[in-house]
Amino acid sequence: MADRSTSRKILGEKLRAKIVLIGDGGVGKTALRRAWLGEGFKTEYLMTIGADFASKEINFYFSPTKKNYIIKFQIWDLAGQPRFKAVRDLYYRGAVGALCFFDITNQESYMNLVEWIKNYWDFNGRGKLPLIIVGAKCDLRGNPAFPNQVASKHGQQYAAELTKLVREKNGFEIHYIETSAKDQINVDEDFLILAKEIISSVDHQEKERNDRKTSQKKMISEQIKSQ
Ligand SMILES: Nc1nc2c(ncn2[C@@H]2O[C@H](COP(=O)(O)OP(=O)(O)O)[C@@H](O)[C@H]2O)c(=O)[nH]1
Ligand SMILES: [Mg+2]
Repeated sequence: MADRSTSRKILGEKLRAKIVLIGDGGVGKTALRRAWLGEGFKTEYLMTIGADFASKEINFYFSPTKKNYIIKFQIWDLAGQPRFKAVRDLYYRGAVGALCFFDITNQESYMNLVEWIKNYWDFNGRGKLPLIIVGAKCDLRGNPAFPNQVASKHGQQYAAELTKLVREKNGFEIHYIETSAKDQINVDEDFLILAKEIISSVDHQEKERNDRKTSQKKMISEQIKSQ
């Protein structure tokens, strides 16, 4: 008979992850969510806060921990701006990941990301947690009807800058991904890469807890020895 640890290995770790989609109105959050969910997705209208709520599971192998994971994403896609305290707390609290959108044809939406990311980190309850910077509508890249685009290298530089804040201390990285919901470009990748960074972050927190426990035990056993 397979013991618990064996069945866990076969099935993998199962986690539930609340994630939020953030960024200015009209940047393509809902379109991406819809593209990812494909047909037959379930949606409920949460009347109190005016958000769409959807969920989907993904399965993947993560080589740094040598484990399989099943992550059930609970995706919160807010219709309006979460600027009111009550809504903001409910929306961000408990989120462990975020897809932070801007529209590559809209420089203002790119500039506003700083504020969106600050709010997500300030109000989720646990500080600097994983996020992906999503440059949406990349099918419009180079289209002369949309001048003043945000260059890919700017998105990459911003992600690298944010990574410096979290890599050592929080154990994950921040990626920049260009996406098109319209042409189905990098739709799965956004969620898969976010899932992997969430695992990295959880794994890092677990290691830190264990390190703290080990060092406390060591200290106590040394105290007893020296008595
Ligand atoms: N060309 C193009 N248009 C998009 C894309 N994603 C969304 N849009 C359009 O942008 C508008 C806003 O999209 P929506 O997903 O509702 O934005 P939200 O307010 O961030 O949820 C809609 O008119 C969409 O058709 C995309 O990948 N490419
Ligand atoms: Mg929307």
